[in-house]
Amino acid sequence: GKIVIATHNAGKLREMRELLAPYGVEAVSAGELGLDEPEETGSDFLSNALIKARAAAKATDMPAFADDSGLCVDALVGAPGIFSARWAGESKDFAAAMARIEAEVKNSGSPSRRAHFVSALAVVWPDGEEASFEGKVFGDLTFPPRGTAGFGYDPCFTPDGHSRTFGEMTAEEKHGIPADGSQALSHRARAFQMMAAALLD
Ligand code: ITT
Repeated sequence: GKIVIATHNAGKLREMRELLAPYGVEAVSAGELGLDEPEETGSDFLSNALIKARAAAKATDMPAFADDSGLCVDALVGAPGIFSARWAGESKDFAAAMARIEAEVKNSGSPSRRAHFVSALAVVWPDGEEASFEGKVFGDLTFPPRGTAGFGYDPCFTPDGHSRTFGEMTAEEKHGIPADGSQALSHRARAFQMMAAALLD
């Protein structure tokens, strides 16, 4: 059947469509449908993902997928975290948001450059059934940011075990699902793998 992806973020939508492609699920986005964006009033990723998925399921009567995600920086005690989109402002200026992270980390006096991405993936059915999954990937901040692939904070994050930033990786490297069943790399692909194992396989 048809599902709705409860996002207005083009980068996220592209990744979620690529992840869903092998399952033959037809997906339309909240942005494409012109749905209102609910206020993200939750205090964690999971609550905000559920808020978005519930709103989209209710508005469309279709099963809804939502991702709430962000970059958590150790030296900033987890910021920007759930405020990752808001740090880029109305103009979605991620160069400025990355520069702010660099400056605040420097000012914190902490020697740590550790950070992780989180993706909370919520699925809500029109009958009210709900499921949720959380994926994470740990790594180091990289300044100056490098690469033009991906979206958002990808150019300033190098996942553990790699020497290139997410911004320097292909879509396949960042969020491809390994055919041998091993763990994917990105937070979003990891949450998706858990969801697929529980609901799709
Ligand atoms: P929707 O709520 O409409 O889905 P949004 O951009 O507001 O879109 P979030 O509230 O979940 O989404 O904010 C997540 C932000 O975290 C997003 O804007 C990116 O800047 C960043 N982010 C999340 N996943 C990322 C990834 O894989 N690579 C780089 N940045 C990412």
